Amino acid sequence: MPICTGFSRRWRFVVLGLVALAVTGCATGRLDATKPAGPNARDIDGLMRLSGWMAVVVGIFVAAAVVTIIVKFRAKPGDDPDELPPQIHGNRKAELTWTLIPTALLIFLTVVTLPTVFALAEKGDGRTIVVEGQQWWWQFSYDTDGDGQFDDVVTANDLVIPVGEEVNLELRSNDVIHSFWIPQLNGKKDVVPGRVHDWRISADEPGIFYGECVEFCGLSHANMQMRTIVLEPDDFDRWVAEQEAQIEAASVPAEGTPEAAGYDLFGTHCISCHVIDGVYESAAGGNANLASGIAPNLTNLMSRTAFAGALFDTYQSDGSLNVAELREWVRNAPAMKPARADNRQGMLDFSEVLTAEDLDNLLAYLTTLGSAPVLPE
Ligand code: HEC
Ligand SMILES: [Cu+2]
Repeated sequence: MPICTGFSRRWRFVVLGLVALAVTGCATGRLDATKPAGPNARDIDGLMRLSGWMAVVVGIFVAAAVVTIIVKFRAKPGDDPDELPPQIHGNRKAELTWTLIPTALLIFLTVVTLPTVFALAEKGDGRTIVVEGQQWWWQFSYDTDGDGQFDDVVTANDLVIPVGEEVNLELRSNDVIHSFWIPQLNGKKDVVPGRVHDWRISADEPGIFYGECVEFCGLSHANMQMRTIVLEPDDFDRWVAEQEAQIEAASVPAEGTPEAAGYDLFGTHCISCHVIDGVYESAAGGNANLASGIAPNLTNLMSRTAFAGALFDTYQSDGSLNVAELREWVRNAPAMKPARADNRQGMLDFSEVLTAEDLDNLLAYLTTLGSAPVLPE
């Protein structure tokens, strides 16, 4: 047949190849649902494997049936090409078979899946951490003194938890619908304005587990990432102590230093949005400059591994501060991560406002905020 020449077949391979590339491109290496690192993710993974293997068996069976039918009933030499084979309508045995077997398989899958669905919906019995999604970064608030108020330690991008504990997350949104997903620790959970969704996470071993917003939430949705830093209980306690110590120690830098100049610039340009506990708290609670009402709390900026929705590392691989990107961020954030400050979404562009010296001074001040991150061994 002329239609099926090498040309169109080649195109078919090109299309198939592109599809295969697109599918494998989904694996970023950082988000991996096939390597569960805690009990909740493991339960989900078990169900995925079970249904996956069932699909493989069904697929092989169907493919074998199709091949058998094609071979067995193909036209044979000597058949009259104008004569149709016997036309059959309906076959009770066949119809019952392909209705009852899938029904039985689906009932089986439902029965084994439902207990996990209900178990995952239960609150974790460990500590609670409040998670707030906003365009386009995540905030985590901790109750470290046990008074039921989540106002003790506040982080952005880095969610720090102790190993082995079923941590209960209270998911909230400050603007639109987001979805919270740390594939190695649990499945996805929607984060909806005006509602509180409980979600549990737990990890078997210390490590860093990556996550992302998985509900399209506007311009920089793809840049709304996060990290879960899982620490041994001792390290976790040390982390809490260091965070609290920084809040206690918050002070105005000594006069005449670059830090002091940066501190003043911060008071002029940044406090309309950002909080630094103990010194700049004016932006706390309801912020007319931002649709979400909040910007990252910068009290412990240096103790986090990442900034700007975990798009950038705070430290380079040799452990030194990533000054270049942090400085560029303060100068012109929307150039590094799409935002719409004119629509009260994201950080402003300060490239016309701050001089090179201003930037140096601001960086000198910002780098005094918090100690180095506590990392898993
Ligand atoms: C209009 C409000 C607004 C103003 C003013 C503002 N920022 Fe921001 N800033 C934000 C928002 C929102 C983010 C989070 C952006 C994101 O991750 O997409 C942010 C992020 C940051 C971050 C990264 C923090 C993190 O943990 O991710 C730093 C550092 C920062 N701002 C410093 C500054 C400095 C310094 C100034 C003053 C020169 C300033 N900001 C002024 C809104 C503001
Ligand atoms: Cu989102």
